[in-house]
Amino acid sequence: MDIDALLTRKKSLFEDFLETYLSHIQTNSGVVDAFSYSLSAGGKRIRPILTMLACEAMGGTDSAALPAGLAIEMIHTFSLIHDDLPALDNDDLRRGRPTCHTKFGEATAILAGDALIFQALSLICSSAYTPDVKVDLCCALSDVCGFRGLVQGEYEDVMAEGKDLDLMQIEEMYRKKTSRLFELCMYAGGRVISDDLPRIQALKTYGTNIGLAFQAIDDILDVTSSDTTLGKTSGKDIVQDKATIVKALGIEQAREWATLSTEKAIEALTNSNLNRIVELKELASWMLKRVM
Ligand code: GRG
Repeated sequence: MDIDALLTRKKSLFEDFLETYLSHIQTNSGVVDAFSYSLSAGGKRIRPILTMLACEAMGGTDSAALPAGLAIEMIHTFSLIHDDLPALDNDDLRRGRPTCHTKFGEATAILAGDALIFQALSLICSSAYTPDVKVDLCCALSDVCGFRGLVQGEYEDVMAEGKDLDLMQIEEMYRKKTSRLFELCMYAGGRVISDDLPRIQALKTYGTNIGLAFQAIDDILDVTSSDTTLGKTSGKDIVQDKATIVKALGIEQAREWATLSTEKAIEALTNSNLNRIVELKELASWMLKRVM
């Protein structure tokens, strides 16, 4: 199966799972309307797809990975809703639609993002995973999102506006704001089916490195692409004087840096005794060449 067909199939499995999840919520709430709007707005769904592939790599099935994949997509969507708020990136376009606060108001968008964090934990805790897996996933998820990950990464990103960071500082910020969530996808996909830590570690290393490359490409696309293609406002990094790898190195060298990181990701799979290695390698290359 070629990589585009694989992505389409897994994305469709995820969309069905999400739709079923949302259809079971029987609460009349503006917060639910707001988070459902943002969750259902599409996007590449790369994180749940990675979670499914990691699970298959360890010999598991898509259905075993889907609750973890949806929980991670909820965390990702929370981060986008909050990042778009006026106090942070102040954006009005996301996934080709008005941002959550533009559509529902700032207070509702803040609460919708908050709710998604807890819905993610609740989804894991109420899943059919074993108690050990639930604990491990909740521990990993909270670690990846706190001061060692997403929230700190966002803080560093905001605080670096107008400054010149060196490459190590940029890499550290990318690791926290983007790459650790990719690492979590690979960990979670593996952990739901196995506790074979050496093989899970190979998946995590792959995730860390494709996550770094993903953020570098994101920053390149911000400069080279358009609002219509990206479904979000392009060209903002220059306007806000963000400390990106493109600012530090220029587009060509930033692309080389992303390529190097992708090679490290692929290298981590060598001799790992995992399934789906060909697909994971193809996906890493696809992510490097992506245009949206
Ligand atoms: C607000 C706590 C908090 C965190 C925000 C930095 C950050 C975390 C959000 C800003 C948006 C951004 C640059 C995130 C980094 C990760 C990234 C490249 C997100 C975009 O992910 P895609 O391209 O989006 O997978 P879709 O819409 O396809 O899901």
